[in-house]
Amino acid sequence: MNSFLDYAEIQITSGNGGNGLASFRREKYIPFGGPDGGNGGNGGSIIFVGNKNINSLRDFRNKRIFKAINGGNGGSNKKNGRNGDDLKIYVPLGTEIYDIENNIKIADITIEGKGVRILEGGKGGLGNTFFKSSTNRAPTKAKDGKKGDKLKIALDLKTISDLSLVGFPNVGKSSIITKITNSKAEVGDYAFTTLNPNIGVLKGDIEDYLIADIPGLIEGSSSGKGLGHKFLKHIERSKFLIEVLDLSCKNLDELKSQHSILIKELNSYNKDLPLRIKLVVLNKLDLCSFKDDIVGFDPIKNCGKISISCHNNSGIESLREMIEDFKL
Ligand SMILES: Nc1nc2c(ncn2[C@@H]2O[C@H](COP(=O)(O)OP(=O)(O)OP(=O)(O)O)[C@@H](O)[C@H]2O)c(=O)[nH]1
Ligand SMILES: [Mg+2]
Repeated sequence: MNSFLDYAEIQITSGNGGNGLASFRREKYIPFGGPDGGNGGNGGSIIFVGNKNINSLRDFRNKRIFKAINGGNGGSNKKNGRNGDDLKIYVPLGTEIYDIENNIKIADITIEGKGVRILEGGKGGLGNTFFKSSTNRAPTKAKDGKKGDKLKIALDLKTISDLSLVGFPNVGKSSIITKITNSKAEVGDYAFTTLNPNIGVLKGDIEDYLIADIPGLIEGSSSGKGLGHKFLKHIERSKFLIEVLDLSCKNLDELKSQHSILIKELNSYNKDLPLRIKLVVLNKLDLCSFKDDIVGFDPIKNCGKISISCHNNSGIESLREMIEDFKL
């Protein structure tokens, strides 16, 4: 079973505050002991923390209910209840959190180790010791703790990357990412080898580039064909896109139509995406039967273009250098 999961709905509840106590000191030789009821402890909060070592929401496939600990009740002898521990929920960087009922985004977890408090625990109630005053030396009043909050939320993972490779299945996207980054993406001689986004790091002299390889798009992805548009959300955060076309097709016309179908699919998801293409990579140069025709093929104005082969490594070094020239 594919263990990747990039969307989950869960319910979270913060802890209730503990109740304050109304009690009076009872000691052998003190007939009228004063109030000694302690305060309730605060309930635990629900905190989401970004963790770079997690890359999927699969932990939420089975566990969907999360509750922080309640605060303890106040005790006699001015003993305050203990505070309930916060519940920390670890999620991949790039996880957006939505309030389902109101359909609003409430958080975007993008920073390693940083916690975002989504639900505050209920405050503990005050014990009767607190209400003692010069006019009321024996208050019987104590307050109950505030209840915690409950919320249904959706977690939506949108991978964080600087660049993404986009193209049809089998054009060599995963081959490219394994050539230019540390990624060990699976490469296969069939469509839809890649079923989840792969991320790799290209270590540049000045900057590191986080590159994403997503499952291939096909004509009709926008109407749900193939793996559909489901994975395009993973390139939404990418600053630049690299379009990958396959030169093992028959002729220049086929290459042109690969390009135009791809642009149409990107456009139907988000009109901004085609504008982010910074480089067109023509892969499988070793299999190309119309090399002379591709010289003048410039599908996007003011956009870089390079022909490469992952099979014999031609152009791979230049591709890496071109990417290193991108200013993030
Ligand atoms: N001859 C040749 N074969 C290549 C080249 N690049 C990739 N291939 C082969 O093409 C096939 C597909 O490569 P992948 O890298 O898995 O393609 P992909 O675009 O990631 O495919 P999906 O994950 O299915 O979308 C594999 O058999 C690769 O070995 C190339 O430059 N030349
Ligand atoms: Mg692949």
